[in-house]
Amino acid sequence: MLSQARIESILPIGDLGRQVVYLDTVGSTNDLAKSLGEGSYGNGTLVVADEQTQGRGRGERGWLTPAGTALALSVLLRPGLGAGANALALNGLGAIAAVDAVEAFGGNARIKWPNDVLLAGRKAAGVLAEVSWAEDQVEYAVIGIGVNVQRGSAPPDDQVLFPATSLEEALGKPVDRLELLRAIVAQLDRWQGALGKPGLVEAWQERLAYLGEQILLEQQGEAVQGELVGLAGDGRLRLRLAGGQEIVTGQDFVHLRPVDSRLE
Ligand code: BT5
Repeated sequence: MLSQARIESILPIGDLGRQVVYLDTVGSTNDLAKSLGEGSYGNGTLVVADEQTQGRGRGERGWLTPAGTALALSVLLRPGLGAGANALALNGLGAIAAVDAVEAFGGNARIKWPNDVLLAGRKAAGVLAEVSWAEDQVEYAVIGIGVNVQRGSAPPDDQVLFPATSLEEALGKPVDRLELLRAIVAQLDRWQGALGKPGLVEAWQERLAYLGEQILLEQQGEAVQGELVGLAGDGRLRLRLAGGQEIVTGQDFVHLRPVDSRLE
């Protein structure tokens, strides 16, 4: 079970988790972290919930976090974040941290650009980074991570845009949510210093799914097909079209999928 006391017992790690807000049920941990960001809560405040009733993905999409089976967390970051603290890079940071945390449990995870964490070709976790600007300064940022841990947490195929899985299903062994939380926070702490530096985008690219493969990028009903070449220096996606022309996209609400979408 998750609880305030158990979570506090494993934190802080660096500056992360000096303040912890744990709730059995919340609308969205990102929404709560943003309201704490509007208030006086400090850099590294961690919000964790056992269940979300209004969990959010990108745009109008939702994120399901059923009670007792998953992990939903949001970290509040304050400036000093530096120049690299845009939402795209923070999504990358969250995805790298989630992949490396899952790796510590024996999983070979990949990032479906920009923000999805895949295990065995299925989505096991998602990241939602949001930034609040005051004029041209970052006031605060929130990185939210949702992970399907136990089998019951992954929605069935007919309820999702992209097939889902859980850590326990993909790894074939039990995963303790508190240990996973600790691993994710440790990886966020490890990688946050790379924000705005080439090392972050290099690490993000190294962990990409479908590198060198044909993919479809869909947005507002329009699809573009091309080879996923890698990432530009700012984390946007490079796609080589059939004629050899290369395009770079940083579109937020794009839906990426492999052309050959057979599952492993
Ligand atoms: C995401 O958006 O994948 C970002 C998800 C971020 C969730 C975390 S939980 C903590 C924090 N608080 C929040 O309110 N959010 C963050 P996107 O790439 O737009 O994908 C959303 C789509 O994923 C949905 O439209 C569904 O098709 C699918 N989906 C919903 N719940 C899922 C789940 N549990 N597992 C796999 N796919 C899911």
